[in-house]
Amino acid sequence: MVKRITTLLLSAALAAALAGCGSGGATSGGDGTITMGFAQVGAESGWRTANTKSVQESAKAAGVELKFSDAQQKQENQIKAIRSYIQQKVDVIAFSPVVESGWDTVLKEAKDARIPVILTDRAVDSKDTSLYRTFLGSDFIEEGKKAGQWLVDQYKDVKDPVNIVELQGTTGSAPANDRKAGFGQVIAADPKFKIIASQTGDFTRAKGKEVMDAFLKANPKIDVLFAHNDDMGLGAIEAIEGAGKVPGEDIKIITIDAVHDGMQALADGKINYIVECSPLLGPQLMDLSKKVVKGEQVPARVVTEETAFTQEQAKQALPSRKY
Ligand code: GYE
Repeated sequence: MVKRITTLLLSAALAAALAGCGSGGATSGGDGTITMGFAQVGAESGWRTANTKSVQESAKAAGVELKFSDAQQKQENQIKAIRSYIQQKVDVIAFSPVVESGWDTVLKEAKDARIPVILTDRAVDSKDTSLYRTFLGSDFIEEGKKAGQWLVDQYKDVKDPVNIVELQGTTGSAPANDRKAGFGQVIAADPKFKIIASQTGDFTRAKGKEVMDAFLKANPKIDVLFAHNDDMGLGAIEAIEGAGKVPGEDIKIITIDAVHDGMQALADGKINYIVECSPLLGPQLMDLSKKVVKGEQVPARVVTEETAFTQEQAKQALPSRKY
């Protein structure tokens, strides 16, 4: 009888221990090491490269075991990666959703497996916010507004129409949607601002150049280019120079990110204004992950702090720029 009770108690203890594991610790060693599955968007831009480096370096520094995948800008690849992290029973999943919609099913699977999810950099449009614990990243609407505000200030004494072309980021992505919206809201204050062409350049240099080539052929008078990231702006600069025009002079250029090559072009006078978007999300991501795995409360939204640069400010900031 005594033996039977001991066995029962032991199995109860085992069951309790297993249940404990299920609530976020399946692969945790006794030393508290956590395993993170990170589903990255791709390697489309200088921003993304810096972001990947930040995540990898800070995982190492924080003692987080990182399983990393690159989705090559395809949602289906990200969904596959997340499913494989669920199967591997990682402690936490972090990802930067390439587009905003279509995540509910896979996020529900993670929730059912009791694996916490952290959104980093880009948002999802899921109505059910219990599908993820927190969202760490920039305020993209604010970035678009800053870009628009610079334009409004710069052209305040101009009466003539201002013809703007826009290179949008990846179609359906949070930064493309929000930067467009924020910029549009601010320039709507004055009807002289006209967006005469707007198309995606998928956040890459190559597409930025290709689309700008087409814009230049179709539109004899372009005053301003608003590119949703530096890389597309840099591709567009090649197209503008190829067409015999002077970037930064004949066509004023505003971009977003402030990665090294963008800042160099700004300092060189080829770009006129850059709104900063910081890719250095790694340290905060590791911090939030540890808290979430421990079951601690975290804020639902963590917004990155950032600034903006004129040509003069870029010259000063360049030497100490980390990315
Ligand atoms: O601006 C762009 C990158 O999601 C904020 O993605 C990020 C954007 C960034 O490809 O360069």
